[in-house]
Amino acid sequence: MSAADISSVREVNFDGLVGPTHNYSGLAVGNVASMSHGGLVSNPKEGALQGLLKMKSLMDAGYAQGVLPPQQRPDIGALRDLGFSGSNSEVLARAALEAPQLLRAVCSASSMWTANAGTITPSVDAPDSRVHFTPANLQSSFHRYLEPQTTGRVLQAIFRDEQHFAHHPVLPATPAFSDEGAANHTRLCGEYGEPGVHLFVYGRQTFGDVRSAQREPKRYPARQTLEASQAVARQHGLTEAQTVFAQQHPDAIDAGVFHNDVIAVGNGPVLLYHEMAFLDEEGTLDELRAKMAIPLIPVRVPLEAVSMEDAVASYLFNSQLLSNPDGTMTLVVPGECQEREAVWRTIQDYLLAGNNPISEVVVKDVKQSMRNGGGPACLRLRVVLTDAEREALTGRVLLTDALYDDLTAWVNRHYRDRLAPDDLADPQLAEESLAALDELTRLLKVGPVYPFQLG
Ligand code: SUG
Repeated sequence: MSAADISSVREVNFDGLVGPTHNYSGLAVGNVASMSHGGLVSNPKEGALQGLLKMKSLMDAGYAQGVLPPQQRPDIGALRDLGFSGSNSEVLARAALEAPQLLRAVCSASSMWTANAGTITPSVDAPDSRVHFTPANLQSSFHRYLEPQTTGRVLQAIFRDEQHFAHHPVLPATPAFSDEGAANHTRLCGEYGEPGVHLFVYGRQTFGDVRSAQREPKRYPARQTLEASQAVARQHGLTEAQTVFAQQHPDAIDAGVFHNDVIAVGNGPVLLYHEMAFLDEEGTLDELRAKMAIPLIPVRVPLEAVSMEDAVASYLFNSQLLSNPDGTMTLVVPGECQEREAVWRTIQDYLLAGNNPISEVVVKDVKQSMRNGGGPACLRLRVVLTDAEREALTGRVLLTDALYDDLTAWVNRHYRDRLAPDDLADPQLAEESLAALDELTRLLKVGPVYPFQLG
């Protein structure tokens, strides 16, 4: 790539729109916020508007911002697959009566957390110079296992041009290949157009004789396997020299760190992480240093500054770390960071005042999502794209003022401002949701992506 081409490469954050059935059902095991907020009344409209405001303010600040549609929920087809029959209203009513847990699962709006949609390798790192995509199988929970098919269709609809984009199959949806996507993947590099090193973080390993010696979490499940991370790297053509596989600290998982992006975030040469992030901290950093073409800038937050409880409750590490043209970085933190004194002090005295590129902190209110354990970084999927790749996108998915206005009006037209777990069986909610999504695919010009549109 020429110098001009390298400088045209940008990171685009594709945020997931919060869907019309966003609710609090306490579905996610090992996710402290989700488990503790189950049963609360949600406000889908407020959630969607909070997400849109975050996107808009980052667009206004000069960052490239994209948007991904939510999924078809309730997933009545999934209930039919599980033996419920009759009209849609009958299926919903029977599920509510006989298996309320299943009804709640098929209503989850969890696709908003697009950091779990898949893993992406930019074209500069791929042997065929295309951008590579693997949707995550999300097999560790039933409500998220329902996402990958539609996710694959959405990604293929937007990144359709085969000259620039390559799509891989979802990994086998079985515990050995448990995959949660980009939430456990960080690309470190100099400029975005320069080759990068891919840090894959896993929680457990399935095959091989290391199994018995392995340290695993005791309380909560490890959602990502080494085998899944290796398979994604293989699909994308990444070599050993381009990859580092590191085990997440099992004690962190047991403290509620269900994805690596709840305890570490990296971008460019910077890796901001908590001392409890990796089982072998020094080994991980050494391998990164050995493989990266430029010096790694580790920013380590010690346990004595931020406890695990504060890290998990504030989601400090689920911030978006954004690169600015002058080499500085902006950290986009959730409002909850202001509510924890130790965290806010660490941001001011340690991150901002420290000898590192982080020069600005921006606070965003994404509370509706946070109560289900999704912070600013969960809500976005990073896709590094050249000028030509951005031009090859299909649909109206890069945010502009006009698209923001259209999406805001669309939310205000279709979304409820109150949803209690008991409302999920309301057949009217299912109809409202389909009407909204049908209109959305026309607004985003992505074509038919939902089961109800495909017949
Ligand atoms: O998988 N919550 C999600 C939160 C995902 C956060 N993503 C990242 N860390 N990248 C999860 O635990 C809550 C249940 C619900 O919303 O219906 C939930 O699935």
